[in-house]
Amino acid sequence: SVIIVATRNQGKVREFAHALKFLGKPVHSMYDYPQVPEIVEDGETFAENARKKAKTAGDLLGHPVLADDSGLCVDKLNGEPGVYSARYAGEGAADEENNRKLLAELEKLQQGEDTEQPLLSTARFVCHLALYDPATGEFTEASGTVEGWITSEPAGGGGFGYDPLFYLPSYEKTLAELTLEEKQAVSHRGAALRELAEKLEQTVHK
Ligand code: ITT
Repeated sequence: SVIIVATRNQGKVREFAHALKFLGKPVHSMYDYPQVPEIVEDGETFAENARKKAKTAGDLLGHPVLADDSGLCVDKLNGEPGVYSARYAGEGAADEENNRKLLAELEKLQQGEDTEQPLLSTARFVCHLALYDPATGEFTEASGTVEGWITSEPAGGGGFGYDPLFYLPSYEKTLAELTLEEKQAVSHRGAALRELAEKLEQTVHK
């Protein structure tokens, strides 16, 4: 059988394929099932959106489906862009446009301050995972976060999305400067995946 992830985000596909390699099953994404429509993410929370994506795809495909809803919450922006992270600079915006918008918003707040501090605000990435089984109608869910800073000095070519702007003081690097392996060890998605694995193990041994 296969693992199906309800995503069209290539960065997520890469991370799930890497993280789930040990299961020895192919990891499919929505690129493999064009019959599943683009799912409208109108939830107010990561959890709502993740459940909606997993259920829509799972019911259509008649197979268990894993969905990831995630985003960046920036403290100086009162938690924005949050659930709007993928479309911060507008519907269908490219990562670079979203990143430019984020720096512009933070630099606006700095106007008038005579500081050259590159670390603009504390922030966290949040990931909510929902695994839906259409045979039982049940969800298994987990979430994870990673704390860091938004830097005005983007660095690194790895990862995706806001990774070049997300600075980890403990590594003295951005998330985009980490290998897939290193990112998985610290990231919101890695943490959520570990919690999900634990929960699934518990249900198997119940
Ligand atoms: P799917 O719904 O198809 O999975 P999406 O990109 O629309 O793809 P989300 O609605 O969950 O997914 O939006 C997540 C956005 O948050 C993503 O586009 C990035 O901008 C950001 N993001 C999430 N995880 C990230 C990570 O690990 N590194 C960098 N940015 C991340």
